[in-house]
Amino acid sequence: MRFVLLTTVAAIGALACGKKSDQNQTQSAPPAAPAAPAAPAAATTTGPVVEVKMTGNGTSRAAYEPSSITIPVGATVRFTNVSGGPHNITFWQDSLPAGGAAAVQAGMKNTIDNLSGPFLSQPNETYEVSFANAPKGTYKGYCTPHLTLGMKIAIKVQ
Ligand SMILES: [Cu+2]
Repeated sequence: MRFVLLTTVAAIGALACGKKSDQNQTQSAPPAAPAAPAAPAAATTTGPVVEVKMTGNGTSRAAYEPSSITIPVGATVRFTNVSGGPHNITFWQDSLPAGGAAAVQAGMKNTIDNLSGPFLSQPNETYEVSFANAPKGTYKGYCTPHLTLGMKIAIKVQ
């Protein structure tokens, strides 16, 4: 019995060694890290908070509700993943008023790309965009996974 056990252990050891060398050969491409959780909501909040829901049915329909809002200078827009996620908010840089891109980028945490917020996949997960120091004008954005479904928003700062 002991001999069998030792043999088994040795075999497992050999397998483990083989597996380890395989891992070493492919280690140049580490697995993607899981998405970082959104920063605490309070970190970026400035001014009054305006709520926007991110909705959808997961296949054919996705939308911001409302899809058009007007906010005062310095407000924060809080996006909440209600259904049909993952959702995010990405701004069209060429839609923004002069100086708007830098201001909004500064008001976005954990961006995955220029002017592009992280994906919200958890129910009721929120993401805030601070419009502190944002010049007046209309800021047009879209949800990266659902642009083809027309998930767009216009945020007018006045
Ligand atoms: Cu979406």
